Amino acid sequence: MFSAQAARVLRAQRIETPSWAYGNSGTRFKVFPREGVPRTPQEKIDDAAKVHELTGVAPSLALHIPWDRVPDFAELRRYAADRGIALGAINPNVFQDDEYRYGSVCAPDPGVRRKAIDHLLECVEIGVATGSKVLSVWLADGTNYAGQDDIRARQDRITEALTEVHDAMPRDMRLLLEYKLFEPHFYTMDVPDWGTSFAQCLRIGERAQVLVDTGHHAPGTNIEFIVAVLLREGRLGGFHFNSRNYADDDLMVGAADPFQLFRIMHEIIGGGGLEPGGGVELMLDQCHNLEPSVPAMIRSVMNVQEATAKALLVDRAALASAQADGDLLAANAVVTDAFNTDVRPLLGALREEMGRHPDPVAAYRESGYQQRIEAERGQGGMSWGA
Ligand code: AOS
Ligand code: ZN
Ligand code: ZN
Ligand code: ZN
Repeated sequence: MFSAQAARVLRAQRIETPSWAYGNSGTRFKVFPREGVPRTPQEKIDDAAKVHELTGVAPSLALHIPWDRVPDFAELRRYAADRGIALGAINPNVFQDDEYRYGSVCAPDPGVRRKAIDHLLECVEIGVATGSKVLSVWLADGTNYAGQDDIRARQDRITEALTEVHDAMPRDMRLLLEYKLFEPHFYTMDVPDWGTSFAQCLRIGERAQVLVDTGHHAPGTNIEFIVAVLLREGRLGGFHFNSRNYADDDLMVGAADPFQLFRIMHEIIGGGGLEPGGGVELMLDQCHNLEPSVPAMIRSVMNVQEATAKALLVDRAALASAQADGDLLAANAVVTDAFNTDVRPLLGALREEMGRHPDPVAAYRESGYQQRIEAERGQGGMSWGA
């Protein structure tokens, strides 16, 4: 049985799905188009609504601009609200245009920087129209060769640009700055790691926080340590969850290393990140290159939920006493016992209490939704990057 407190946290949990994950994606070698992929932002909302209907914990959809650009964002917000979906983080795109060859807000050319900042400011306005509270910034900026540009000057350009954007945001909006070790650049990325993002956030303003994408680290990086430190500093804004085996693989979260996901959730909970107003956004950032998106998203949401449930089962009193006694084996056992608990029956019961099918994957299969969207939409759906 979950404690009343654990059940409350699980009922209140919110996991945001990304609009781009409902579209076609692939590698630079091939995009295999799938049947039934959304043709419009509205159809992405329909799919997100299905994921929420079946899981009960995925009530918002992150947007990407310009891929999800519509003439009237207030209208899109109403379309989503009618289907029980809120529009979540706005993800600007400052990597796709030809002008960004040498960077966006870091570009040596002030005209290019202005274009990038203007796009970010436009995304703030879109966020106001959609009711979004998060501007989620990922900069593809970087260099490929030593000496290509001045590392420190580029840092100054980030601070200048993002301070302008930060100061233009309404008081209840936050700017989350994502970091990534490498790709698309292979000598420097301008925001390669949490330290750089954190240092930038300190200069940019109090509503600037770090976004941790679980696929953006060097192999072997202890991500939960980063989580613990950022939470302690009040600068953990949220996550882009996904799995990786090698680099930025963007596989389903919890697929490659469920123990790591559990350890991350353990640190989030320990640091108060899931308390009301904890402010840690749990967002997915995935690409479904082979598998159908809607059931993959359902599975991913459930994987986050299972890791959370296990982390909530950690007997924190027993853990604290083992730690105080210096009994590291007992302390470690408290944590691993929780991880090794099968929480699926407990979560099934909780879903039934929430008026939902205990098994969302089976419910999806029974719903006939996949057959319906394949018949209706065919193969002409939107792609990542379009
Ligand atoms: C890129 O590697 C980052 O993970 C971005 O967060 C994201 O994939 C992109 O912004 C998609 O919109
Ligand atoms: Zn990401
Ligand atoms: Zn990424
Ligand atoms: Zn990724």
